[in-house]
Amino acid sequence: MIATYIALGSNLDQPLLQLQLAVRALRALPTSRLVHRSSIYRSAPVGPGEQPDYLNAAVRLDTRLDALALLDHLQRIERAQGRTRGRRWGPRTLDLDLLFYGDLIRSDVRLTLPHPRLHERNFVLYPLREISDTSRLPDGTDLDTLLARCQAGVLENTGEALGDA
Ligand code: A4P
Ligand code: MG
Repeated sequence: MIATYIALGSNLDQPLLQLQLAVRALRALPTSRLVHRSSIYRSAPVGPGEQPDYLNAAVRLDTRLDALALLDHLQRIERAQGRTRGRRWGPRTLDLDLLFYGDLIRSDVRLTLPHPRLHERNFVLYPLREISDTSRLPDGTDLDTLLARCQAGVLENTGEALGDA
C-alpha cells in the first residue's frame, strides 16, 4: 500500500455536505483504505473576484491504485459532485488535490507531485499537520517551518469532524 495525502476544498453548494460526500466516495475506492481525516477549516478564498469562504480538510488514503488511476478517480468524484472547470482558482463545489503519493516525485501538467502549491497554503498545511504522523513531509520539509512562513488565510478550525454524509 502507498500512503497518499489528499486535500479537499469546497466553497459552493453546501460545502460541508460536499466534503462529507467526498469522504464517502473516497472510502469506496477500490484497493484503498481511508486511514486519517482532519477536522474542517474555514478559510478566506485565494483567487479571483468575490467568492464565498472555503471549507478545507485533508485525508490520508492508503492505496494500491497507481498515481494516475487515483487522479482519475479524484476527478471522477469531482465531476459527480457537480464540479465544472471554469476560471483558474474560481469557486467550486469540490476540489480534490493529490498532495503526496508516497515519496513519488514527478512533474508534468497531468500530475505534479508533491502538489506544487501545497507549501504556501495554510489551508492545506494545517489539516495536513493534523493527520501527518510526523512533522516532516514525505519530501523532507518541515511542516512547522512552512506554516510559520505562510500568510494568514485560515480563519478557524470549525471543530467539525469530517464524517460521512
Ligand atoms: N494536476 C497536476 N498535478 C495535480 C495534483 N497533484 N493533484 C492537474 C490534482 N491535480 C493535479 O486542476 C488542474 C489540473 O491540474 C488537472 O487537470 C490535473 O490534471 P483543477 O482542479 O482542474 O484546477 P484548479 O483546482 O482550479 O487549479 P489548481 O491550480 O489545482 O488550483 P489549486 O491550486 O488547487 O487552487 N482558496 C481557499 N481558501 N481554499 C481552497 O481550497 N483552492 C483553490 C484551487 C483556489 N483558492 C482556494 C482554494
Ligand atoms: Mg485542483
